[in-house]
Amino acid sequence: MSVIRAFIAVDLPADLQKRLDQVSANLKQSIDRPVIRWVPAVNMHLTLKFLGDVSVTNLPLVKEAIQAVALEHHRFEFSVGGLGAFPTSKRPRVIWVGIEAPAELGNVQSALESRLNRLGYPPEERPFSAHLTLGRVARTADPQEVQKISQSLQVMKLGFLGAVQVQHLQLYRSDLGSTGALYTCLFSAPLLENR
Ligand code: 2AM
Repeated sequence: MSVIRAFIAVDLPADLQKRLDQVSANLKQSIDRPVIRWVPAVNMHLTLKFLGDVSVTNLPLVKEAIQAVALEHHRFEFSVGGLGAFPTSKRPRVIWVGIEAPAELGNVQSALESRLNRLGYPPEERPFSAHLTLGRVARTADPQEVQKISQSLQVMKLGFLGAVQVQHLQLYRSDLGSTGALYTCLFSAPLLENR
């Protein structure tokens, strides 16, 4: 049975991706730790649901679920800014830029969770925390390196970077290679237009 690795996301406009890339470049200079794997600008997006392995025969049902959610929700806007880390800035593993969004984002995300759960894709155990990943700290990083990254993150301030108009939900295929991940959009469902 053929399977692909897939996730559902919101695209970011190219100018915002460029600004995020600039933030990464600044961080790279001040952190300067080879233990961070930085996300290239073209791969930056807002993940709504990571599906993991999806059987190719299930793809039509997954697309239908995304389409159904898109037909039940209106377009909205979110703003991007602020820097943080998961699980905490003191113990950074994922370095991110924050998102401020209206309730519609959480509504879309939980509608996707519930429809996909019915198709056999279990919901996340952790509550949804919208973010844009800039980089991931390698598991091999030693505690001193992690501490230096943490200190740099805590002194850095990042203001408002831009706003994103969310008009579509996208299904992406992810192919992991030795040079990084390649994301290919398989399906795009337009959200309802605002009156
Ligand atoms: P993140 O960058 O927002 O943390 C594709 O791999 C996308 O799916 C990533 O951008 C990642 O989101 C998200 N994702 C969520 N859970 C994941 C997991 N267990 N493994 C890989 N990616 C995951």
